[in-house]
Amino acid sequence: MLNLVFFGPPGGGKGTQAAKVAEQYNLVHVSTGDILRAEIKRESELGLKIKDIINKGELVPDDLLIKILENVFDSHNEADGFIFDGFPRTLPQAEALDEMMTRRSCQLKQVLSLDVPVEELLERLLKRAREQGRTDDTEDVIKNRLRVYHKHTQPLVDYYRRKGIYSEIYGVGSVEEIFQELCQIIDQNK
Ligand code: B4P
Repeated sequence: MLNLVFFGPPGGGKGTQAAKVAEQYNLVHVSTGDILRAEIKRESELGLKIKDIINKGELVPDDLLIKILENVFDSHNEADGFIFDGFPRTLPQAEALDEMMTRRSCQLKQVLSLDVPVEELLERLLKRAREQGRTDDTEDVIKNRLRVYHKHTQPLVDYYRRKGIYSEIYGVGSVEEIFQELCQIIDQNK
């Protein structure tokens, strides 16, 4: 089973690359951002609870995310593997993912991180705001998402470095170039 985490700041290209890599290696693409946005759109109980959190650029509570992930994981028993895109974002989430893997007697193979300068992140997300109108892509909220990323998510780099499964690539360039580089790393380590 090939289980990968896509890691990096908001706007780094996780979602873009995770979709391509999932198709290439026949993996289940689990984007927690997409799952949460779908709940908001459905106006489900969960959606109503998390709407304001996402629109402020804060993180949805760990217990909710972990429950969602467990459900997705358990509903794909036959999968060749998973790409976790946007999860984990905190240490408790990373530990919960490890437990999920252990329970299923599998392991996380690689954590692939996209490193992109802040100016480029801002530019990409403001462009997406103009094109897609995502409510958390305003300049103030993007800046908060970046602060939240540095405080809560970036510390996971050390967590995964210590496990020896962390790789970082420079995420500026064409989508295709970055995709090819990611595939090379995946093929070398799978
Ligand atoms: P996400 O949906 O994960 O949002 P994101 O970090 O902005 O990444 P996304 O995948 O959408 O963007 P990408 O970098 O691919 O999360 C949204 C919110 O949900 C979070 O702020 C949080 O509130 C909540 N949430 C999600 N997961 C959570 C968790 N685990 N715990 C708690 N809360 C959670 O791409 C950005 C843009 O760049 C796109 O427009 C794309 O077209 C463009 N782009 C990509 N690659 C490019 C390239 N090479 N060159 C130029 N542009 C590029």
